Amino acid sequence: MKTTLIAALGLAVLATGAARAEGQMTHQTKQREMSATAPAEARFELGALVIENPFSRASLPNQPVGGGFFTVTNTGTEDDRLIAANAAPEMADHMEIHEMAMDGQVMKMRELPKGLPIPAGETVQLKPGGYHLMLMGLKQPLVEGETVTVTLTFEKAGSIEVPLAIGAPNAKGGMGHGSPVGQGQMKHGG
Ligand SMILES: [Cu+2]
Repeated sequence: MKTTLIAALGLAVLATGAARAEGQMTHQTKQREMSATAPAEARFELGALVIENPFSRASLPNQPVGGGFFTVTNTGTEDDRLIAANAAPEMADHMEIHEMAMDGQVMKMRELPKGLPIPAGETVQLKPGGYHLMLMGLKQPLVEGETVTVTLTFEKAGSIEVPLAIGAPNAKGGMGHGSPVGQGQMKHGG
């Protein structure tokens, strides 16, 4: 009697374990499938770096540039630096790493010639109105709901390809390239 009970329990435990494993696998597969369309789920690891929620914004007609944004956390003990970003040649002429800052009353953006420092133990956000990637010389429109793949290169961690999920022209709000202020007053330095 006891043996039967223990055996039954054992089976139940085994069954639960199997169900859990299956559940996890389904969940992981779903996450991978969804990463292109659900920026909230997107997470990429590269050495000590964790890159989350890479996204872009749909371009307006004849818009010559496009933005790229993500959050990067340096979980390591060594400072790193984002030194380059690249897109396919059919997508854009080239890419730059930009910062935005007020110059008097005018919001200007300029290229960071030495790249963007990612200090050890810190999280750096690239977001509309702040640091961002810029696709220069867009060769095709950025379409909401699609993705554009970019290669990010870090000084220490190396390179990784990430898909930027393309949101609405004003995705994530803030003062961005698509805002009226941006259209009128933002100027590229250098
Ligand atoms: Cu810019």
